[in-house]
Amino acid sequence: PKTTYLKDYRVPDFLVDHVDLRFELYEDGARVHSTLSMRRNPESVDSRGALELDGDSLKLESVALDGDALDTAQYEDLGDLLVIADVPDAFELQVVTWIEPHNNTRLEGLYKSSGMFCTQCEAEGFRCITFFPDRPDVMARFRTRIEADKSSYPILLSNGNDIERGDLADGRHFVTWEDPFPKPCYLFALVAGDLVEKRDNFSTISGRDIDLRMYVEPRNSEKCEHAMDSLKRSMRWDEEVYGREYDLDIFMIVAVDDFNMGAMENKGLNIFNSSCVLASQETATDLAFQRIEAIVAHEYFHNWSGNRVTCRDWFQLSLKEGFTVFRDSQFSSDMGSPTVKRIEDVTLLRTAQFAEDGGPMAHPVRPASYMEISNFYTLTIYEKGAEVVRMIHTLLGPELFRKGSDLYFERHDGQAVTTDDFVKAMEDASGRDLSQFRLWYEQAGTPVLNISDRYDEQAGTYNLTVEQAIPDTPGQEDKRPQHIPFALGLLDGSGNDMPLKMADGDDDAPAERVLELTETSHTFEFNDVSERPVPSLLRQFSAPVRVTYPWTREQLQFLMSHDSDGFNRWDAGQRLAVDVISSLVGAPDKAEIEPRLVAAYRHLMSDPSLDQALVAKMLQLPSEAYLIELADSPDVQAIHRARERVLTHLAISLREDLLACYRRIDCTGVYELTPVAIAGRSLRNTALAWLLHIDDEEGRDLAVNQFREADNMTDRMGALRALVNSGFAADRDQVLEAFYQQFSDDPQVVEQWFSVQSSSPATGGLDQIRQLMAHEAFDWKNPNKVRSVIGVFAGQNLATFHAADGSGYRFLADQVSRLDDSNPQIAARLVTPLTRWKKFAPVHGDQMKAALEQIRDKQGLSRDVYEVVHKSLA
Ligand code: B3K
Ligand code: ZN
Repeated sequence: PKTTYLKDYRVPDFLVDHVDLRFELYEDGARVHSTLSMRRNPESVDSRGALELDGDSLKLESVALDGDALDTAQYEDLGDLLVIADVPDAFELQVVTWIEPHNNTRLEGLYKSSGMFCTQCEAEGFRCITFFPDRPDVMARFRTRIEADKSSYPILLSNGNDIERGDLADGRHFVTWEDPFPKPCYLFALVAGDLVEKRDNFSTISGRDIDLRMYVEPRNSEKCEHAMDSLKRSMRWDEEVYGREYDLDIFMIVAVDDFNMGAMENKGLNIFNSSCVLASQETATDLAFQRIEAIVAHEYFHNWSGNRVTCRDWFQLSLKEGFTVFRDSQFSSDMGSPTVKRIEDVTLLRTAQFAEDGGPMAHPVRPASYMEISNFYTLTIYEKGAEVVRMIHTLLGPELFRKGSDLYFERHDGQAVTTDDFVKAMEDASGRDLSQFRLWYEQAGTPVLNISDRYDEQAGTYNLTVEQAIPDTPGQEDKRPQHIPFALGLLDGSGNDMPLKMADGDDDAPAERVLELTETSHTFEFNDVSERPVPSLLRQFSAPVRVTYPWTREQLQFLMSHDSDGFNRWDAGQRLAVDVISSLVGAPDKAEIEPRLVAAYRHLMSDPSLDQALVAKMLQLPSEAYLIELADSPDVQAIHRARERVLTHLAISLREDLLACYRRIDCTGVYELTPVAIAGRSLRNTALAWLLHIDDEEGRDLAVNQFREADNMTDRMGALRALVNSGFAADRDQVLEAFYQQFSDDPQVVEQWFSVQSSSPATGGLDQIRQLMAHEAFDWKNPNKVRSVIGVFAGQNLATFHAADGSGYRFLADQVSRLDDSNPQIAARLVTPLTRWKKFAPVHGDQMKAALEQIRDKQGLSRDVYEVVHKSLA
């Protein structure tokens, strides 16, 4: 496969002003008539070149230029390219293609999902529908006519406004849609199906009335309310916080079961994976409710950050994704608990993005090259990209940041631009120089801050030295120091913030400062420091970096209960737990377990005056995945045992506290999605999980009872999960069976039922995974099922996946190879855990490498899997 480079970017040779599409949809295929109004781009360097249109898996039926049919000598159909050598400066091109949506298992372009037609065009799916200059800097106005059988497909949708509809012969009908906003073809969408419509409306800040519509399969009609409410909250929030008003008269959301990712922001017609939009108290957990709110918001926010202002090329993907993730995280933070939201974002970043950034697929937020763009919808582009925008927000402050975003939207409305244009708008609006800051977009790798300090009692000074180092990553060595906002506070002996007086001529002595690191080494001096402080470093996780500082366990325990920054209170707890668990890895069974940890957790559990949402987070032990990420040459089994030992020890020591905590929290009231109510359920379920970890009979009874009585999925799932991970085999089998019987006809719930089993090392290892794959509800063609069994197994059931005999790796390699034939995008995602092989001790690493080689040697590998496997083995 060939590599595409950013440095090779050229403006398009041809522009498309208007696209007229007519879809004839049938059971055995679809005919697509496309009429493109095109002209040569005056900015192109090649003023006489041939016209080249992208295509993929298309059957070309006819081509006509300005109304004249072309014969096969006048064009060349190369499969992935349609070339017409001789075209005038401006012309109309008519192309008819035949495609087979019902055989489309890649789920790119036009395909069928439970009987309905739907599309996914980002990044390069539009070329699977018709020949087109499939690149985001070609923006056109679209008109789309859809024709289909009226009884099977009463609902016909596309972008924009429906301007005409009517009946046709043979029981068929049509609807025509027109989108007034020029857009890149990746934002095109079409849906045809037998769907129920849920309506609502929204009145915009300027008083325009927007029609809100959700389309779902009839059995899901009671699961739309939460998404609809989330949509309205998002629309209001974007007006209030960013001054962005919705632009079309209709906004539509469609739920489909077979979808490669979470959702897609097609103009005016967002398409969602069912699991990321449908919810009811009975079937969705708190986590799912929150995820849905966030994804609905994310897709909606794209209407400005992505659609009105889009990407010049796919190297700029983070322009829309990083910014939009930042926006949706601000939104979630405003809707719930800001500290909890920050903890969740940082957990994902540190566990998964840091791992990516330290592995063979590491790439900058603005990559310089790719083979398959689908492989670059990564945690780096999304999550690190959002952190980069967040740092700009921190450096500029909220007012100047808003000025910058206003300028960005105003300056680039209707354009396809670059991350550099975004930074430039921020600079121009604020007067700040962000030239060094731009390195965050260019350099891959997670910076490491090594911090040391010195207190001089006599002089009353405290010196903090911060050294930054950015590790080498594939193709990038000897990096330059980056511009890093570093928030900190200093705590005195009673846990209060000390005034931060610095010799910078500034008389101000705030309780917290954001220092700016720009050099490899910086020493900051604080004056009038009356006692040796305990530093609270990188508050709010002000930059996506690793921090090392020689904290004592005593200091961590102190920060856990006193830091005025909630995030850092949590972080201190994580560091303490990581330190305790890591010190037990490979240690003899009778090695003592740090009593401070028990004391700290007891305090958290028994003091109801503490912020319960934060407490619920603080009681979650660092995950195995995070412990592995932090370790050098990790021995997974040893880490697993050490973590289990700590969990057992905590559960035994805190048994009475756990029972008291469980009983103290009243969950009998009406189900609510407030941070306090969510925290209550989370705490109770953590208490339950810990009790069942030691096979406590009383805990078992509580769990079985909770499972039976629960009026919501969070509590039902909490009980199920606790029982599945316990040694009570009979109860486990019984509840699993009962659960399946109750929900077997609900795919979203069955996915959770799969996950709870495939993530558990307690239920029988690889055999159990194979059994799940043989289950009647498993479906190779459905990405959610594949992810919930195979993806969850390899990503969360780490003790089984990393079995010493390598069976987990070989198993994954087999599944990837099989899936690659039908859905390369999903197959390439599943490879991820194996790509980290170099990090592991040879007991794991050698066999992981062998599994990658096994995939590499398969015939006819897709470009997606090829890229991941070859880069990982390089
Ligand atoms: N923009 C889409 C992702 C498309 C992925 C294509 N392989 C969803 C989102 O980020 O909002
Ligand atoms: Zn997005």
